[in-house]
Amino acid sequence: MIERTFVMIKPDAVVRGLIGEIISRIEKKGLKIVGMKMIHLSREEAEKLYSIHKDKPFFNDLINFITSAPVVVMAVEGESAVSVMRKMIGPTDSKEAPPGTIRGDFSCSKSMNIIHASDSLESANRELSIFFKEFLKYSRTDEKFVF
Ligand code: 3AN
Repeated sequence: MIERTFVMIKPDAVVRGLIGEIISRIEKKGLKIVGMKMIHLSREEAEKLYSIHKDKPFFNDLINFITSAPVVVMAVEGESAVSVMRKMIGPTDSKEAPPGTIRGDFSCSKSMNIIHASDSLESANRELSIFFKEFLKYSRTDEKFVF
């Protein structure tokens, strides 16, 4: 099934100059970027995005981190896009993330772990609605190999 998921390149990746590397991996995988912007999250937006973690001990550190520098938010479309993106980013704790995954290749941290991608279609819809009102429509030249 063609799905749309929410992806965010986090401040640690932005300040380390990894935006292009990460976007390149998403493009090369065959996923289609149908929305993208670079923004500096307000505390309110960050708290809304991470509302499910509001009672966790790391919540305040998470909000401080995610508002510390700009992020790149994306809407990413493709066959099974939610699970494909989750596999590409690897597990939350980058130390456990296998080489070849984005977290596995670029981070050793659990909190500063480079990238976020929605963990379910339900989360994707909720998270996308915070940042995008509509999505771009176009065809990739390689769609016949992917979709
Ligand atoms: P994921 O991003 O892999 O879906 P979540 O949704 O459990 O992971 O956590 C959201 C974010 O909260 C993580 N990306 C990470 O930055 C931070 N986080 C999660 N668990 C911890 C933890 N135990 N200690 C510090 N930060 C954490």
